[in-house]
Amino acid sequence: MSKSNKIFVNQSGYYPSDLKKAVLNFPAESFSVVTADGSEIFKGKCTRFGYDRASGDEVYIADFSALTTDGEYRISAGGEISPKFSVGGNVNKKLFRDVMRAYYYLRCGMELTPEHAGKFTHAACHTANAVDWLDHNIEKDVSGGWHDAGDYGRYVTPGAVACAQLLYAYILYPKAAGSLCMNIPESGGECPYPKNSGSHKMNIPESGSKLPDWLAECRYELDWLLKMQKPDGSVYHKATTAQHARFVMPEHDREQMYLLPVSSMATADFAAVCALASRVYKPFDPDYSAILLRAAEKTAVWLAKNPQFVGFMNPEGCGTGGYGEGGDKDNRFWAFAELYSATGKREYHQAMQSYLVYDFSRTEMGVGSVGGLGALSYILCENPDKNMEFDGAFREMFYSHARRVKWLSSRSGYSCALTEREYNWGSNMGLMKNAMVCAIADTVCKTDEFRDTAKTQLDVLMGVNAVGVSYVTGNGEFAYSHPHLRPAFADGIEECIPGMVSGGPNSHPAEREARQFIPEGTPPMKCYVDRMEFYSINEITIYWNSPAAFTLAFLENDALACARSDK
Ligand code: 9MR
Ligand code: ZN
Repeated sequence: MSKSNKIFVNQSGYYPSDLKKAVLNFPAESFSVVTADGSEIFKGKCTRFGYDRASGDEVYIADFSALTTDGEYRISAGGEISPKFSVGGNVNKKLFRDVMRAYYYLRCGMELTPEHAGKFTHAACHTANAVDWLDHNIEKDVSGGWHDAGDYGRYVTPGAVACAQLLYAYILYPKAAGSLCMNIPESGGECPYPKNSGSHKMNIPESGSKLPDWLAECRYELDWLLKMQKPDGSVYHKATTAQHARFVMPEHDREQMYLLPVSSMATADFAAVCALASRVYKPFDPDYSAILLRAAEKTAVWLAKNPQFVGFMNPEGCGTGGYGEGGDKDNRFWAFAELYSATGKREYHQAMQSYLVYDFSRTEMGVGSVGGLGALSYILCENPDKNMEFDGAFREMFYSHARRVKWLSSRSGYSCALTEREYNWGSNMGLMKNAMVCAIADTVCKTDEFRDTAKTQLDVLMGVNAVGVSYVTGNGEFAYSHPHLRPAFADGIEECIPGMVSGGPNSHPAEREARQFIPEGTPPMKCYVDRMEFYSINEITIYWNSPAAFTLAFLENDALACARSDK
């Protein structure tokens, strides 16, 4: 099937009860849904949406929500045919498994074996000691954790945020996250699916242990984060070589690894995720939980003693990711919210409240802006003396943010809540963060108002977009397959490592050469090209996968709950 780019569908699929809207960028009166053998199973009229700003197209909608029969289909209209898609309760199993399993493929410091990695194996990488950038006499083992992205750096703020998003997903959506079997080395837990029944299994090395696979994978990052703490409680900003590696396999990147100076953002984010994890891991491994909490509280002492902002800029000679931030109030707010939640201590509660006088978003929760993680932490906190006014206010903020997302989505021909200005580097993170806000609002406000909006944002990621691309490797008939990801290029394997979320369309590409493919003035949603060399368009990162994993956990949790109550 060649790609015609006229009719756009979620190439992964639709749950039976989903809203199901294909988007057409040409006028058509009617459409039909056809099965693999070409027989028509459903017919409907197209409606005109009108001009869609982000794509620059006049679009038409083919609504087939009434089709609830399981199957594999295509939409046919005006002589055009869509990519294939499925309807059914299991449509997202592979996607969910792959998006979470991507973290296993990004593991640093251990061999990826054929047993778990299939053909995408590599030897243990980056195992040599790292040297403190400021004091070369200090040498330390900081092996482990996930490679951040297409590069081999390991940065504390993105690592803490991605890991925390996954841990919050585990807390909020335990049916889905808690039971996902990944077959990683540490795997375990009772899987609700029949053994070896299909591709949703994670097959990571931990599969088989008493820790749910989801948490085993997160622990791989947490163990690394713990190594990034200095004896005084502060935390190095990142562990990277001086410059990004060439496009070689990770084990062939033998440059000296450095520990770059402490930042207060890294330190606060570290405290937050360690305190959070100490709660999550307690029932499974009290000793590990105690280690995490001790590390978090040691950091709290440093934070209290050092109230001034310690930002980060690459020192001369270092050219890896900067991840600088303009302030650390949101990071500290999140840290003390989690510390209070984990310990119930008044001093942490007061410290948390002291940051509420500052003006940062209480619902943003990506790298660079984590106030929303603090608010979510407070909502989830079970301490009897928590301030119910704050709690209520935070829930209300998620609710009103979700209402705005829903409204923005209703104004888009593609039901995409991103505004035209938001198609920047990593726009798919914005897309999926909007879905996360919807998921959180419904979950913490006990409403059912935003689930469909969360799903339609996933639809955009999976093909309901003006370029007809599925932005997750290995998933969908027209999935992108040339990520800016070193091993994906250097392994020489034609097939791409699955489950990686692309940064997505960027109307201000950093690479001049990208203008050959994306002329100036291209509508934002079309500012995309599947080429490995364009890092500002087609890179992957651990914190672009995590909001997608979170959203899928939300949707799958629902689907699993329904499937069970049907029985
Ligand atoms: O996403 C980041 C983008 O907003 C910055 O402009 C860019 C340049 O510093 O860095 C991006 O983040 C990259 C990081 O520096 C290194 N790892 C991969 C990240 C995604 O491209
Ligand atoms: Zn590595």
